Amino acid sequence: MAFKVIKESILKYNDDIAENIRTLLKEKKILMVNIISSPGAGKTTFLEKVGPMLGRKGIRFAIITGDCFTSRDAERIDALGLEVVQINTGGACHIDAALVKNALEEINISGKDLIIVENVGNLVCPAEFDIGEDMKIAFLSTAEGADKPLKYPLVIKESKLAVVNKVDLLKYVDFDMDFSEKCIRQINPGLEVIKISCKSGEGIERVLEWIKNKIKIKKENVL
Ligand SMILES: Nc1nc2c(ncn2[C@@H]2O[C@H](COP(=O)(O)OP(=O)(O)O)[C@@H](O)[C@H]2O)c(=O)[nH]1
Ligand SMILES: [Mg+2]
Repeated sequence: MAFKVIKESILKYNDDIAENIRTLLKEKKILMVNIISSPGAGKTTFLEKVGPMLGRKGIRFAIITGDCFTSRDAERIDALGLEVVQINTGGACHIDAALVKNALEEINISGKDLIIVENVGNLVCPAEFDIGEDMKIAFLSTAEGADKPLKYPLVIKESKLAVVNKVDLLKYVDFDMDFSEKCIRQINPGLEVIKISCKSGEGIERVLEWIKNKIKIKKENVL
């Protein structure tokens, strides 16, 4: 019997929505960054640190936090008086474009310069899903081992910036920074690496400048 084979990529539906988001954000000249890390690397702590700094610099932004079940991250951001929408994936290990579209509908995006997405803690699946962002940021930490860029190459390949957090712990953990950078460069030779500590504040200003520069480029319609 004749039968049909449907060959459409499972990601096509997602990619169509992501493209719609990208078009909307291009029109409005809003930069969107997608922060991807393993659980506990310090994404929310970074947002707690950087959010008030962005506000003081006059940058208008909102945060979307992704988590399987809880609203703990959004509660932490909200406690600082920052605008935040929580996505609960109901157990799924990544955020997809449809969820981001729904979250954006909860934000008054007119007049915003920046949307920061904290993806679900996972170095594998989030890297595969386009959510309409301008760029992914690979957010690593010294507590998780220097070889992770090699083990999770897609997120490194897909990112425009690698942040290595928790440098304050370098004296306590076996983390070879040179080797880690070598692994990063092996996967993505030109990738910029910024080392930070959300605890001491070291390096945070550099990430902020990086984001500010990308906002400027977006406003000039280059991205
Ligand atoms: N020592 C140290 N701890 C950190 C740093 N950044 C985050 N943490 C801690 O790491 C843990 C996980 O942080 P969290 O922001 O919840 O990670 P997330 O799961 O990536 O959002 C918390 O106990 C933070 O206090 C840092 O730079 N240095
Ligand atoms: Mg978090």
